[in-house]
Amino acid sequence: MSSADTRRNVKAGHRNGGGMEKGFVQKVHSPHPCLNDSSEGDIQAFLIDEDQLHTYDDLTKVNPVTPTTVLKCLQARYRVKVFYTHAGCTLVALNPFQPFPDLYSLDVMKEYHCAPQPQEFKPHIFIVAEEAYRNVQGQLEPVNQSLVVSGESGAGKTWTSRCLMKYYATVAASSSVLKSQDTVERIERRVLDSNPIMEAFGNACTLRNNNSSRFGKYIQLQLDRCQLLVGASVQTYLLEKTRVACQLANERNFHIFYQMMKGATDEQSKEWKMPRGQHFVWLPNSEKTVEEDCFHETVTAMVHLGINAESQRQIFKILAGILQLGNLNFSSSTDESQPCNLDEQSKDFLQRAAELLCVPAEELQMCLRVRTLKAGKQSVFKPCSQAECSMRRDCLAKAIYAQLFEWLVTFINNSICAGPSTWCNFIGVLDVYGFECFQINNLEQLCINYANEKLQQHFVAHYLRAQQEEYVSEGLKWSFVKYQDNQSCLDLLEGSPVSVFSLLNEESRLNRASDPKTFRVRLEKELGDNANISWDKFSKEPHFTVAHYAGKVNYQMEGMVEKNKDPVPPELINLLQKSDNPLLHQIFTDNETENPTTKGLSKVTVVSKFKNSLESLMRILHSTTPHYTRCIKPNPECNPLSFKKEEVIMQLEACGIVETIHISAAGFPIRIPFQGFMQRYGLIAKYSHFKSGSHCVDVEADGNDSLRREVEKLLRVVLQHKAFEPSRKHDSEKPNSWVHCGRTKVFLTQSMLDLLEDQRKKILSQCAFSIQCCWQRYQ
Ligand code: AD9
Ligand code: MG
Repeated sequence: MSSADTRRNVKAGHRNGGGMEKGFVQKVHSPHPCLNDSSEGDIQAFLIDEDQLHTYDDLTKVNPVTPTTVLKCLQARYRVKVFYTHAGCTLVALNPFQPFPDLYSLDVMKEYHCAPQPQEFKPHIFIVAEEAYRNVQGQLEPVNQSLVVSGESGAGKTWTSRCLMKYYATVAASSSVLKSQDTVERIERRVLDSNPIMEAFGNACTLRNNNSSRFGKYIQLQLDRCQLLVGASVQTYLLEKTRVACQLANERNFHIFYQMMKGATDEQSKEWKMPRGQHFVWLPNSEKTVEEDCFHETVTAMVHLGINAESQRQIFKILAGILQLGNLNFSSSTDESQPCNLDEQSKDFLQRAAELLCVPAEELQMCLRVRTLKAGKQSVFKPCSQAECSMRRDCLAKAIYAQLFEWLVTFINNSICAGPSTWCNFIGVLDVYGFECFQINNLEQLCINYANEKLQQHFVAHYLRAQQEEYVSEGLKWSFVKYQDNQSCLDLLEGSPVSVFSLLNEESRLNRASDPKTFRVRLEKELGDNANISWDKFSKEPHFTVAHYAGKVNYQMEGMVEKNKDPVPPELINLLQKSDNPLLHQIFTDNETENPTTKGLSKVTVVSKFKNSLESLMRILHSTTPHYTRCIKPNPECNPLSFKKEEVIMQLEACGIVETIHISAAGFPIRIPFQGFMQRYGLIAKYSHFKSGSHCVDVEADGNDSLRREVEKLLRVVLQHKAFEPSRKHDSEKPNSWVHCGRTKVFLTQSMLDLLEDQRKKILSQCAFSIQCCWQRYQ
């Protein structure tokens, strides 16, 4: 038996339930019946009791795989509290929105880890974890692994990533750890402690998730020769820093601010100038309690990672300083040649902000209200408008926060990363934002959706490789398969010489305020021929629509170029470099030449930076063996155990499960072992007028070779029959290309299956008619 076969048998054959062998198919006519309860077409195709749907551990065994059948299966499983289901090389994880501690206990971890064949157990995230862990050793040489966790906001990516990290921190820890109840310690403890810190600073309560990650993360868990966890390193992507200064209605700022507000001792409140009851504009919805408002946990994690008390003090003072900035109100001066005014209250907040950020108050005020233009060696001062002042205030806060976040990530890495000679392999866990499509989408969504296109491309390439392996092991030629990839969309976004990103960058480099209308005209002129981009000509707002693999998204162009430039006025940088807060001084002085933020008006745009970091991520992913987990959010309200079909089907489509189906449909989506095939269709050869060789098909024929010969004979009969029908228009419709015999099974297209079913039905009705005639004669 080939290795591919073994793997598939292990993956599919031995799992509980899901009697695929019974599952022959009938033609499904309805176009997209997924949400139509009355449409039973697809479900009849199962030819099994609908009550048994929950037993399908692998969706690839559902025959045929369609959005409806997949949906029905997942729903049936969710109903009986089964949250994990395999979908070929992917694991689908439904979010229960309710804790099930028994499902993730130390005992369960041990069970999966110690099992000779964990794949024989019920689908679980621990199967994926264990498979990756065992794969690291490789058959010939060690292979690094990547666990790609995707899904929409609130689907459970971060939860799953934490679960994976906990698994490795437990099973890959020293053996004594597995025995004790106190699961993790030392480096394992520190690796896990990086989570609460990064979540405190990088997560926020949004409309879709109380603990929404506002950055992407790839964490590499480093293993030594004995497969023990000896360290980790984290790479982060695109922190949503705008949130510091601007929160949507009913959303909140990053958790850390609320944690400070709620968790501060009296002394700290005083030091941070955050008296209880003080209103901060940048702390909306602070009355809402979320689980993550846990200051103590963050501080404990900081201590474990080695952030000493003094550094903590500096961090929290910087954060408190940011909050004070948010309460600054500028009002226009009556005299345009004069800077904007600050009311009395704002002056107090400015004074406090300056004290907390350890910069001179006068200078802070000046930098926020007056622009300095260099004319040769001379400096010219120009008062800013009210809007410009607010923009500079926001810019200052965002720059400080983003730099602080980067500093933290670097600190964490220094604390948890093992020395180069200590580790030899890694398992990477990728937790990135899923595909986003809101009412209003801008540069952030464009970057996020671009990342998803990249990941989808990677997934398709990998999935096809897996399919290819099966075809090869069954002796089929891979060249049969045609599929549609998403390269054209990626070309549109990032291709050369002209793409959305290249034009956006050009626009951002122009030394003038950008005009979204001109930009839009330019896009249309340069990229109008690309089928993946379109415009609503009658829309007042300049925008463009991209047809992503997961659906169409409208991107608003107002403000896009500015966001891409992401400029930080140099006066502000200079000011922060003078700060007496050593940390603030450091983060704006270190690597000044390399760091784009501290370079002031940076030439490195947001999309360029993001594209580069994503390219390096893709290089890493390509060098590893990937494992995919697709998290699904079963209802938008985050209610426990509630399954809304409309929600789920949209995500199945967006996260590519349906795309996977399309790929498989491009090849031979139906695979039936010889024995089962003969049992169902053997009667065609027996009763057809077109005979080919033997008149009788021996269903019980022994051994694969003789079975294969029987199958081939039968197929000749069916195809011969078809050949007598009127000719077809296209070459691709030649029935000969509809079917292939592998070594152990028949590979069929849907058309071939329809043909077989048609002939079978005809024969059955002829038999029924003959029996009826005989019966009448007899009577
Ligand atoms: V976002 O893109 O960062 O906004 P995520 O990361 O996909 O999103 P998250 O992991 O934060 O979602 O999960 C949302 C919530 O669902 C968690 O806070 C948990 O309360 C809940 N959750 C997720 N998975 C599970 C689970 N397997 N069991 C129980 C879960 N609860
Ligand atoms: Mg998350």
